[in-house]
Amino acid sequence: MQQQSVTAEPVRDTFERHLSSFWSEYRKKLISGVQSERQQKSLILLFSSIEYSLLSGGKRFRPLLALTMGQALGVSLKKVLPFSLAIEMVHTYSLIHDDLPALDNDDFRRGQPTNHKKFGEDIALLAGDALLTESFLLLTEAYVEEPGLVQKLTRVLGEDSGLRGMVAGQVLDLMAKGPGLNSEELEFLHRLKTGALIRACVYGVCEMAKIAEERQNHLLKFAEDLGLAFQLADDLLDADQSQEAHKSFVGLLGKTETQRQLQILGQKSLKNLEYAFLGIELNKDQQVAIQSLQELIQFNEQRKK
Ligand code: GRG
Repeated sequence: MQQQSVTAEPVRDTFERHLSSFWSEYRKKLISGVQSERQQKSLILLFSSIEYSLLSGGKRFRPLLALTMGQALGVSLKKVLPFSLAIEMVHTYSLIHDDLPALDNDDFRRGQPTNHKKFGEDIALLAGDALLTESFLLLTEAYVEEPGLVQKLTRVLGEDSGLRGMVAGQVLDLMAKGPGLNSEELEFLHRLKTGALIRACVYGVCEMAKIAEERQNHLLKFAEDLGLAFQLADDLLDADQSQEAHKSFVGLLGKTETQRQLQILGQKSLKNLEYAFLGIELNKDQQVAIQSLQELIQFNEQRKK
């Protein structure tokens, strides 16, 4: 990640360690439960496909956002880690499925062959399914001692990843074949497709921190504008290669206006972040985390991938 924030690197390292230890435990547990060596091999293939995408880097924007927001709100990394992992699992599923021939039919992601190019469409499809379902199971297992929190987190993740969030956005994108999307429609589509999961990162952590409604509303606005800004930045990065200009902000507004809108969204996010912490006494860790959140906004505006 360029323009590294003061806390992002240690937080990212903690996330990567948690992710790989969680996943290797999981793999061991599930595979050892299968007696037949032949069938074990089949499961190993599925795990390899999952790990190919889940452990292959990426910016980890969503877990970093959740973990840093947790720090800013005084929720421990340990508590937020399983939730941030569940979010990254959902994100990974969405990328695997999005690349499939039935959707975007992409051959490369993160500079490597896409999951289905490496493992075949059948395994890639199942890897995505497994990641999605396991993400919910993970929440029920990790927060088992707090049933109220399990209910809230599963609702947030379900709402923002499914028919009321990312999947709805994906179908609006899929069906927007010809010209004709106006800027409101385009914004609505992307607030769902890309923005909803980014909003979930913040929403889930707000539920853990049990903050006042007004502060939560500011943080949700912060997240919603950051989510849309994330898509605008993506459109600017893809501007020269995209064959789908009618579905992109750059195609509709042009590069300069998209750049301007990106700055405006950044300013709005910063303001809402400021309002959410106004008049609150903060310790050093929280101050550093807020600075990191501000830098996350900048990182998105200046990112190169
Ligand atoms: C298949 C249900 C379903 C949904 C797919 C999110 C999505 C919906 C498709 C991805 C298409 C895309 C490129 C959207 C633009 C913004 C975006 C989500 C980019 C990918 O996320 P990054 O940049 O990826 O965080 P990394 O590789 O860093 O993890």
